[in-house]
Amino acid sequence: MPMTTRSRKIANAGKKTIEDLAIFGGVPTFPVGLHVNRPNVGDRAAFLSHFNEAWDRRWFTNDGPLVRELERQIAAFLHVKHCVATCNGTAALALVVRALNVTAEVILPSFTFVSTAHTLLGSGIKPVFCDIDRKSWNIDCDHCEQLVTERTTAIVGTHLWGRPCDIRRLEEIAKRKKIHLILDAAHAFGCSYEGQMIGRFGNAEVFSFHATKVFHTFEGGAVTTDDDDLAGRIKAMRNFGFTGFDKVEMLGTNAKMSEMCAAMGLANLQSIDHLIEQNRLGFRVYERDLEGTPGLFLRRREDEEKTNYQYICVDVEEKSVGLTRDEILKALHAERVLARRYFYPGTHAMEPYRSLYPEAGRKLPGTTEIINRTLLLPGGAEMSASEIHKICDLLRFIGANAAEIRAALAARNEDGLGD
Ligand code: T4K
Repeated sequence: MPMTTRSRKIANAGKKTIEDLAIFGGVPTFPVGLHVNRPNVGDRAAFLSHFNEAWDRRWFTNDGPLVRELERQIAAFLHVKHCVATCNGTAALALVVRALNVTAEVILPSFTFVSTAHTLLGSGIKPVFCDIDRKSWNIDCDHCEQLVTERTTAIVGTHLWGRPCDIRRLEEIAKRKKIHLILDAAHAFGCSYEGQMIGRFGNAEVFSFHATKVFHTFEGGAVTTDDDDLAGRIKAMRNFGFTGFDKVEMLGTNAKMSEMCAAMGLANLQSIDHLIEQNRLGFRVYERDLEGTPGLFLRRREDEEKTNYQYICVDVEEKSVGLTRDEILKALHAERVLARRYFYPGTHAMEPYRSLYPEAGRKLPGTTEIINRTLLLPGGAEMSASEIHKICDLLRFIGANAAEIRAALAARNEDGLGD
């Protein structure tokens, strides 16, 4: 099944003995590295045509016509009243935090990208790390509720790998405790919850349009909300607080999206259905190929909801595979399959959080367990079916020879990646 016109030669079709593995001196399966999240691209001509418009009109940033058009199209796609485009997702969250006057303490999962905690701490707010639910891998609502104190002003939930949080429960907690709910939808563009597009829940949702996301603008992001007043403030804050010529009405910053980024966004949005369909085809190949492989469980999607199939996330159960996630990762890297262990070791275990809150990990047993089992495999619309077959063949080969591989690694005194 050719899913892409791009061809990449497969250097070594099969492995017969463990000596054929690149980690033990064999020829790597791929001649060049296969990245997780190689950027999706829409139509090059559409991008250039939009960019040429900006070039001709000499209007490159500051709420330009391409940014406005992109915001309009995204709001329509997500069925939300307002989309305010920004220079990245981190800036988008910082604007929401400021516009909602979030202070003191905020609850967030540790199992997410470090940018969320950085944004909070950088705004003088204490990040309070919440555990994840072992089934969904999203914020554990019971634990979240226990963490609410009189100092808590908001919850930031992440729709990890595009799987929505338990939004109803989080909304209910936020309402009862009179705190804000902000949702990090960086992974969830094109996903739905109870039949409605992600983007209109909580006080606001925040997207990242980084190059590695299913929909991207090179670098970029957005705040989406149905709240007119909040959207107005965020729009002003994104542009230094200006509400008119010579009129600054609040503390602002520079978080604007450029016209070049918006041109890429318009081109990619035009292709979004195709890109998600390519992702879906790739996901199905992984699903079929990994079916029944002991100890390797592809994280599935709720079939009744829309999803973007962007992340190929595998849960590695060591006792069934006979190897740790890190041992497998090491073997894959040698084959030039550049899998990742996002978001290892968890935000709470990264600096400055590890030093500031050394006890935090004790309250995060689910996070600690899952973070050592997660393996993100190369995915995205650019992957071909034959590349995916090769990766899955490799994984099955590694699994079938786990005991021998472990013994050979031990003989070399290597047990995974080490840190
Ligand atoms: N919330 C969540 C849940 C997020 O995941 C993120 C960002 C944010 C908030 C914040 O949004 P932004 O402020 O970033 O808009 C990457 C991205 O930089 C980051 O945007 C993303 N999450 C995070 C999950 O991944 P790294 O350090 O892993 O990037 P890097 O350079 O290792 O690239 C990732 C993979 O993509 C590699 O396999 C290489 C490949 N790649 C990357 C780029 C940039 C390409 O093939 N081509 C490229 O152009 O952080």
